[in-house]
Amino acid sequence: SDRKRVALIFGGQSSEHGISCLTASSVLKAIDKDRFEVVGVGITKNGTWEQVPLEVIENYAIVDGVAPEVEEAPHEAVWMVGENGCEVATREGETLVDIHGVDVAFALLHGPYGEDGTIQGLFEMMGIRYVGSGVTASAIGMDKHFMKVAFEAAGLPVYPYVAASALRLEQDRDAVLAEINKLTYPLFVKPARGGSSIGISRVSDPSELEAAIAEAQKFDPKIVVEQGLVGARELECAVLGNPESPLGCDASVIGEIRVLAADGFYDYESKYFDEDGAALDAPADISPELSERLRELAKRSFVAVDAEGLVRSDFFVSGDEIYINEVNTMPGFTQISMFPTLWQEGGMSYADLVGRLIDLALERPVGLR
Ligand code: G1L
Repeated sequence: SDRKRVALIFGGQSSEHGISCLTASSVLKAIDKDRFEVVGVGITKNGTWEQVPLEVIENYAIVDGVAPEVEEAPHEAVWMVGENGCEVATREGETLVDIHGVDVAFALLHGPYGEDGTIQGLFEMMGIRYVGSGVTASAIGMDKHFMKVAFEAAGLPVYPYVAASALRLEQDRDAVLAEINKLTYPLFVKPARGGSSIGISRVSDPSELEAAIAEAQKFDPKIVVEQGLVGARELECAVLGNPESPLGCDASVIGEIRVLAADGFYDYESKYFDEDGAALDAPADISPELSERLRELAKRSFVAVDAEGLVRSDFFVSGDEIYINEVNTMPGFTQISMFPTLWQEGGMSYADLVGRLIDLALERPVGLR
């Protein structure tokens, strides 16, 4: 048949392994099987790549609070020397999963080794087309510090912050603390690189600062400290397409995250496991003028980080003040996540969205662009 082959890659060595499996299940069920032939590629928590039967992926679910996981194959890998002298791993005479030859890769991976540009670099080197952003945007999108630098360079409104590497925190701690204390409390102390909200503390008093830095550094030696915008609403916009594509580039309706936790931010649990629609307003109850301004800023943020395919842009808004918080080049992507929900509000189904993302990847040239 002339169906295009799609490698659906998921799992991985991150704290969001289970979310990735669940997302792969959602995407697989939505892929048009008349147009695409899917190869399921799971990455175990140990980092081995396994071909996973589609029925297994379709059945991924949270059972008794336990998230799904890519199973390690029960066989020992046997290493052999191949014809060209390279070592080749085999399993009972079978070569391990190889994605050479697929038409497009759709990688649902989070955090270091996946969302930070590394797997995108692998695809580039293999000459495989892939869904979503390239190496640069994926890496920038993973680092809250460099993301802000890119926004500032593009003239986007960024609220005051301080970024500090582990080395500076160690060698120049007093200067860093002095810089942080020029910000107005409350502050949010965050690991600089890390997709989810783990390791983030809200700090309302300088006496809590050291503990918050230590907590963030459990997840990343590099941290960012952001000034909190008191009373701000958290508004989000989904951007889909490519600025230079004939398929165009569009910004969605605006959504609002209603803060659930008592300490004033949307935590890891509520973000992914209790996402029941109660915390998410789409479309947000805002003026058409504000909506237009946010959609414009969202498209500029897409360009600022050199994104491709899709981003979710997150803003803080208080009165007339608008600030960009971050862009997510790999946003939550189950049926009930903000990104798909915003497009559904605009009349595009989840299945249409998945098809559109694959089409955007297929029309893009391989190599420098
Ligand atoms: F490939 C896309 F479309 F760019 C893409 C990749 C990954 C979209 C969304 C995601 N999201 C995720 O992988 C995750 C947030 C579910 C982490 Cl596992």
